[in-house]
Amino acid sequence: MDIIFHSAGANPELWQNALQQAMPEANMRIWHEGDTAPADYALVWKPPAAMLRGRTDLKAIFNLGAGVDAILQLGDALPAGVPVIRLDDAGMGVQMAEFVAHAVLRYFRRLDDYARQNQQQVWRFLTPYEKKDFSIGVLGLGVLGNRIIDALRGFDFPLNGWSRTQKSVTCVNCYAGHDQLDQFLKASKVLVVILPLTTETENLLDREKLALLPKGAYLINVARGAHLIENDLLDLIQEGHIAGATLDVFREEPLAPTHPFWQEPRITLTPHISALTMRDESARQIAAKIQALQAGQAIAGLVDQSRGY
Ligand code: NDP
Ligand code: OXD
Repeated sequence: MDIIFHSAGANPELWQNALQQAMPEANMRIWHEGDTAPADYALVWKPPAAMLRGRTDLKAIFNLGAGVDAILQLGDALPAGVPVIRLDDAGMGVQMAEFVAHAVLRYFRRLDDYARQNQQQVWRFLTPYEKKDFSIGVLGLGVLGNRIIDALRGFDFPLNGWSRTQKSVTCVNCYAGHDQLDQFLKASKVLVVILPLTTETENLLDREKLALLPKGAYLINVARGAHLIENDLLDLIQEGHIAGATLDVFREEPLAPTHPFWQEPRITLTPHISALTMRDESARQIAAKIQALQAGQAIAGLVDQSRGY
């Protein structure tokens, strides 16, 4: 079995080893410009169009991440009829749960306020927030959204969730579709974004939508920067409507040194690290899916290219 590999920024040898462990029968080669030799599968993250154009010999393309916005941007360069398969948790769920739970608890327990007091050697009790006033709304109730909710449920926060199709999740007020988005936002003191980036979700969080959040709300974006109109968030923070934001993703990454987010102390920035692709776990997941495909079985994580996720 021949596998071609390209992952922007990754060490291909480490992937080669991980794949060798998970699938000793596979022969993985690093794709180079001009390589049109036959292959059965492609493993990719942000691949160049030339790698996949016309490659109808492939049985499937495995995306080495959960989000498929970058690969779907290739449009016509994606070989027609070849399934695209994304990572399905593969160790990212627990990382997302840690990252978001940490940010939520930091806000709820006023740890940023105490950190500011520490700097001035101030010993002062701050009135705690009440849980009933600290509802958390999770935009996106898929694989990762559910892992986040599972973590937050253990802390007894009131929980809201929003998805495209109606869901039923234990202890969560579920909202669905654009008709229910405003209602969901009005009910959510902390907004967690874990949506795929599609034509429907791009620029979703503009001034009008963010202003629906209750005064003093917090935003945690761990999905994609293009969900958010960045200047609208800054304005609402500076006007005092939004109390703070934790942002892991940005319209342009790396974030430019001149970006005004760096100067806003109420924004916590991280460089797209909320959930990293775990090499060994991902290689094992892909190996299992290849085996299932070879046996003609159904697999999870098949991307609906017309829907965009
Ligand atoms: P899933 O496909 O499992 O879940 C997507 C969820 O979003 C589903 O609940 C889906 O609704 C909902 N959704 C999609 N479109 C809409 C819409 N138009 N309106 C309302 N809801 C919508 O994805 P994952 O949970 O695995 O991943 C989510 C995203 O997280 C990825 O696409 C990626 O962008 C981001 N990510 C970021 C990482 C980081 O390090 N920052 C790491 C990994 C992922 P429905 O259930 O009805 O289909
Ligand atoms: C992903 C990511 O989508 O790392 O997996 O952003």
